[in-house]
Amino acid sequence: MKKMMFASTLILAFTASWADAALAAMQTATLSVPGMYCAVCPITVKKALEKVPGVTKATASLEKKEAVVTYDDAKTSVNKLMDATFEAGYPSEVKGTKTK
Ligand SMILES: [Cu+2]
Repeated sequence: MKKMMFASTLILAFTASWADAALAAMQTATLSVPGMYCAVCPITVKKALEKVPGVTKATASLEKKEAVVTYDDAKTSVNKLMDATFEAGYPSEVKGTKTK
């Protein structure tokens, strides 16, 4: 019985990842991060964003006080990106998103 449950879990996981891949759309979000004030801040923000599963690329600019994030919208969302910067100590707001 346990074996069967394990097998069906595997099938479910496989099906879910296949569906994600089929529906995945890469998005780019621009976040306003007003709390960055020195050269280390954008590095911290970038690292926090890159740790979010589904994020493929993140850049952060101290001059613009902005972060630009490329992510798979089947795996993450702008809310999760904002949570990640918040948890790193930098509350952020979405300026805009765009589908690649
Ligand atoms: Cu700093």
